[in-house]
Amino acid sequence: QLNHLPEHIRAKVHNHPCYSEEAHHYYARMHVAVAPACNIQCHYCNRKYDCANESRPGVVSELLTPAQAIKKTLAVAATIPQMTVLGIAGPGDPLANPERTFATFRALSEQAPDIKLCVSTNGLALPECVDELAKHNIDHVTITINCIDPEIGAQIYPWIFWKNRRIRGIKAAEILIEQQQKGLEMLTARGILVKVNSVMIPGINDVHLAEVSKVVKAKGAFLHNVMPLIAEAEHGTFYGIMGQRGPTASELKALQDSCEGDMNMMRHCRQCRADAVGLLGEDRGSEFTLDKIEAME
Ligand code: CLF
Ligand code: SF4
Repeated sequence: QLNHLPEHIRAKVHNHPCYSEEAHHYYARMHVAVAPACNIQCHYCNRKYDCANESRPGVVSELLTPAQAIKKTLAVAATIPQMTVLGIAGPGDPLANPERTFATFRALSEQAPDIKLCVSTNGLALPECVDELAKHNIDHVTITINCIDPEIGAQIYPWIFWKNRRIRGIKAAEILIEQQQKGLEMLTARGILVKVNSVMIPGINDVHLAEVSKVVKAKGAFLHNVMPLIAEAEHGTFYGIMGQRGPTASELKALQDSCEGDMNMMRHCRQCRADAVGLLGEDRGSEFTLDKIEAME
């Protein structure tokens, strides 16, 4: 999968379990849930649960302070030597919690410089954070981009919180899309690797995502991860309550296949929890809860 990539990209992804399909058999990642707030609303999200852009909807992660997150990361790194990547992916949007997110990254880049740092965001606050991301040597950023058309966006995002105001409808989607695209261009211009996640929502953005894939590739995103909408009525999301269905496995595969000619597609995503620990698909988070970490000292 990676052989056709330039050497400098291969060097950065060969031990990142999400960015390299081969690596996910051997290398582990962990997430620390330090970021509670969010600056937008997605119709597939219920704030009681983890951010559904990157993490598994319908699960609640243990919120950590940056100091607790650092302690946990160092404890996991000492126990699981294959742990190469530390990601912040929720439970809200990491860049809507810049103090908590960057305090964690800053301390880890000093105390554990071998661990790769990874972050996932809805993109609204991304352009203003690019300098700070580059400063901490963060080479892997995921942006969730579900559309590039504001009319479609208005059916996915009821509102955003922008410059101290709540903005709704097409205007909100326009601003979010503009920020995402600008952030993507700024990151790739600095050589930071960008993966784009998209949530496939049948009847809303499914056909449109092939176009999204082409546009983000043209702007330098290097991997596209189309994830299925998970909408259960009991999760209490707008889509869940409205009976919006997720795609079938064959619909998802057909879309991934149709994007594949133009773009590297990720097909091994496990829609991890915001506090996941271990190899993808093998969650050892319960071995490293806060009480256990504190007991290890
Ligand atoms: Fe975490 Fe995401 Fe970084 Fe990976 S997960 S912040 S890029 S280290 Fe990976 Fe999990 Fe899928 Fe995410 S399998 S949900 S793509
Ligand atoms: Fe929820 Fe994540 Fe969307 Fe924020 S960005 S509303 S936390 S799914």
